[in-house]
Amino acid sequence: MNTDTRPPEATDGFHLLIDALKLNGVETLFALPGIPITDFLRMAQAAGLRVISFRHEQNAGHAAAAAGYLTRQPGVCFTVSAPGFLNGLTALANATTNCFPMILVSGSSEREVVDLQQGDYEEMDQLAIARPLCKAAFRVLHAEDIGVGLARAVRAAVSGRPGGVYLDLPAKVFAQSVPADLAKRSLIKVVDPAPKQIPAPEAVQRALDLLRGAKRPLAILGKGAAYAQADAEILRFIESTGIPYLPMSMAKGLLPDNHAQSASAARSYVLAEADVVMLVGARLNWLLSHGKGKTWGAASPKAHADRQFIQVDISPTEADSNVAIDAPVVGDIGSCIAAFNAAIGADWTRPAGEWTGAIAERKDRNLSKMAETLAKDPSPMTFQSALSVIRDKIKERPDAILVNEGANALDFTRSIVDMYEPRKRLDVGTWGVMGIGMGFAVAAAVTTGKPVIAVEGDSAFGFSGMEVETICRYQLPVCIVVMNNNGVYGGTDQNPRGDDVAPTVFVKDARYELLMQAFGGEGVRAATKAELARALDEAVASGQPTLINAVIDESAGTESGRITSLNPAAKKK
Ligand code: ADP
Ligand code: TZD
Ligand code: MG
Repeated sequence: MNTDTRPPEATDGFHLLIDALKLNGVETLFALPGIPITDFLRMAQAAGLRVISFRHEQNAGHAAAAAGYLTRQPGVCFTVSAPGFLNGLTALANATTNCFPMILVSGSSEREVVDLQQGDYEEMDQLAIARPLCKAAFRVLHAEDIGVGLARAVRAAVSGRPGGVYLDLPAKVFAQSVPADLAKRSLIKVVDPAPKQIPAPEAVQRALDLLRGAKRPLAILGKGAAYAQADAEILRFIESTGIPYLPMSMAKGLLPDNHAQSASAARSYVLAEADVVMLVGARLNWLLSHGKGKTWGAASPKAHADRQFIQVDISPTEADSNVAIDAPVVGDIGSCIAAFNAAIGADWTRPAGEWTGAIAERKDRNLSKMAETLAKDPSPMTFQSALSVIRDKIKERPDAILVNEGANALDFTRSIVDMYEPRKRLDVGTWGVMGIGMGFAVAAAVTTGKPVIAVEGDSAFGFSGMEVETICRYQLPVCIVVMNNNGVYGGTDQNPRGDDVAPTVFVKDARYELLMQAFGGEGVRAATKAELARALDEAVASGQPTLINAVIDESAGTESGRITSLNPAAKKK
């Protein structure tokens, strides 16, 4: 079909946008069609862009965010106005919260109608609604401004602390005709969109002095460090200083989890005992108990512990957000860690054996305890026994990407499944949001071509489960493992009224594997470790879309997984 209706001496908004995207290196669009996006997507495909079309905008948005995290280029998502826009907004806000660069582009109604609230088809003041939920929001009112609009969106998404950007394009702009010479000059190829930010030498020195004086130093690597793609500098820093480190969830694999200096298996010990903690691309938010309280060895939940912090971060306002930061180092992680590496002389003293030995002792103890649990082969499976199979598979295929969401399904996977390569673990992130699963899995497969294993709580999977059709349609090498324990945290809750089931309980023994079969993919039910291992081997070897319904003991989980402490009812008990 010929979709090009432009006179030879002019172009239009549709094509200007395509040209602007291509000029800035965008190769893939994550989208869901509808006026005026349908035509745009057809033209984009005709112009050579890859279009991945989803069943719900939230999943398209999550895919764009994950693509942004994996590539350091903004992932781009297209939605229609009002309801489509709102469906995409959760992903935009989540991307911003997690510091992932993405651009949400939505078609919208004309301002004249919206501002007078005259009731257009899918009318909504989208720009105003998006603004507080993202890093930046722009609207283009003339097609000749599309180049500037996209350039601003790209810069806002990837420079400094990355985040989500909203770009509002009223339907009219797509169809506007622009003289060809004006159009050409209106495009901008963004030069150096995420410029290096070199840290001040004094800041690096202050931090190093603190680190040098430490008796029990600890580094904490966050997903900002993984995002920075400064893997070699970080490895060199950790190994040449000898400092024990803890990876935050998505920083697992930045250094291999079986690294001798990893303190993951002694996490509570090192957090409580370290005297100087160096945060590298990790915020002191709830995931690190805000830097205070009992986790950090203080006497009571609100008390400040006796400890000093170094924080390496690109955001100049992140330091002191929870507790005092003694040595903030502001800059991009690649430049900062390179500066540390350059300043560390041959006279560097590695941490005392008293500290590293105490960590090693606890690690050994905890790891052998874990090995015992993992070796068990109960029927039905527990989270641990099922995950021992996934653990072995990732060890064998460290290039595979692990997507992970749920409560118990998340927490057990994080602690059991070791990662060996950077940016191979994608999960619920800073918000602990459910619903990232299939969007992240699609993005991981599309942007890397590697096998994807998505370990999903049965509840978590439900948030984006319809995208199994998308996975089959694009024939993506995604293997979904539904950890089926019959509900949210499990399937054993009782309703005291005795009529409906309890709010956390799902249909027992649901056949999730049939969902994948419905679209031509492989669907397998696995009730034992051997069955799970066989199905997973086949899925990864074949690269066929697969869903494994892993039957887990419905009483094996705990309420809220490992965040029970945040639960007011549990606190009261
Ligand atoms: P985690 O959840 O893994 O602890 P967070 O999302 O809390 O990680 O923190 C990531 C931090 O990394 C943010 O404060 C962000 O500003 C920072 N960051 C992101 N990219 C870079 C970069 N390239 N250089 C330096 N800091 C970065
Ligand atoms: N809605 C959204 C968008 N995010 C959330 N985090 C929640 C609701 C609350 N929630 C959790 O924090 S975990 C979870 C919900 C609904 C699901 C847990 O059940 P699961 O995992 O089956 O996915 P387990 O393995 O049964 O614990
Ligand atoms: Mg469950």
